[in-house]
Amino acid sequence: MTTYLVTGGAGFIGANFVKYLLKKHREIRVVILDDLTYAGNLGTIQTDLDDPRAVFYKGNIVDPRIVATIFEKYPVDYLVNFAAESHVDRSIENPQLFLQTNILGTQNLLEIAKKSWTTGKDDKGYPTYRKGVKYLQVSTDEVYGSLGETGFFTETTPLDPRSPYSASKTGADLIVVAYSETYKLPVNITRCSNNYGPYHFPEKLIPLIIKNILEGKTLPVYGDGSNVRDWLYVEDHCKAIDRVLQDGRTGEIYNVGGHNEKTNLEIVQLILSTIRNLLEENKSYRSALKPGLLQSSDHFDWISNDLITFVKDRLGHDQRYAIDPAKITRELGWYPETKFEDGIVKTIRWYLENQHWVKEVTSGDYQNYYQQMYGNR
Ligand code: NAD
Ligand code: TDX
Repeated sequence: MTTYLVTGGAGFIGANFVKYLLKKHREIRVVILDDLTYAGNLGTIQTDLDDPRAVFYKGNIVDPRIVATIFEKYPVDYLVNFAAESHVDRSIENPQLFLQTNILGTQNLLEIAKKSWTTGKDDKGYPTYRKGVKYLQVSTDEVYGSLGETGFFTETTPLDPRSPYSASKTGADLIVVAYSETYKLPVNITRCSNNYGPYHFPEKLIPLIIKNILEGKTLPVYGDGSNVRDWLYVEDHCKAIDRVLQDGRTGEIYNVGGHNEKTNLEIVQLILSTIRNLLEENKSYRSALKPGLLQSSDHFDWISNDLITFVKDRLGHDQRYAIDPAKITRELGWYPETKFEDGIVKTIRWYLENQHWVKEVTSGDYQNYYQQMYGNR
């Protein structure tokens, strides 16, 4: 029986990973640690927690007591750290919280994993560890900075973070490397591109645009919409992490990317046309529209590019990200299976069918956040 400790398991990618693990493996235990910040929601993993193989702890990754308690109670084999403050715009408003959670939280997890997994010392004084254990840090392509029109990030691209968020993720990566070098802790780091899919919190581009369309609101595009992101379907990312846990070479970094570059404007236009088609084709989806938007004519001409509004650019906005995933493909046989054209339709259908989830996760502070970020648009 393998025991996974998944931190941040009530957030977007962490929850998808928990679902993936429970579906993929039989003989496992999944311990989830999450502080349920604005981005974490127990409703997202409610059905997973009905599974006797899963257990949930509410707590902060910065707190040594809760992490130690879990390690005392369970024979953790794999620690996968998704827990983080993850939104670049929020990091511009409140950088310190990002340093606390993302850097100090990571160090706290590493330290307790090291202590709990240590079995002795080798003749040079390095700790030795229980067989088969591993710490995996979920990092991001943003640690590499921003690209011009050409080129890709590889694992050897120099680190060049530019936002408080990416600086904090880079700090976390460096402390992971330090534990690997100094204490020989078995670790991996994965650096992935922008994920999309179910349970994505509607502060990020794709779910925010879907939500705004369904409410008949304008669609805020930063700057001129020419910034490029490399989109990866979240389940493909989960598969990559599981592959790295099983067979990744200890101490190695793996880039995970979708080979799917799009400008933000292309993304917004594609969401507009897809939602419009789905609403025209399928009457049952129309209940996802805000009451009052449904015209008796059944026409959805108002779902058009006219909803797009170009707004003030993000400070220090990275122009382009693009991952070269050749290493993980070559060594572990992973590749992004989901074509973007399929993944985006699957994602939009999911949002049309799961408006109760959107309402639940945006019932708290979301309205204040939206007002502060975007004003009365
Ligand atoms: P998310 O914001 O949706 O979820 C983060 C989760 O961590 C939430 O459940 C939150 O409650 C929890 N959390 C936050 N602070 C915590 C703390 N101090 N202690 C315990 N739990 C805490 O984020 P996500 O999009 O799922 O991202 C997961 C990880 O993947 C992050 O480390 C992020 O940097 C990385 N990443 C995300 C993307 C992406 O496109 N979303 C891309 C590359 C890397
Ligand atoms: O309202 C918006 N309008 C807009 O034009 C929002 C929210 C975003 N954007 C732009 C900014 C980016 O160029 O869309 C692009 C994507 O923005 P986000 O969804 O905020 O993602 P990004 O900043 O690229 O960061 C994401 O990918 C890397 C995740 O949030 C990070 O956690 C991850 O590390």
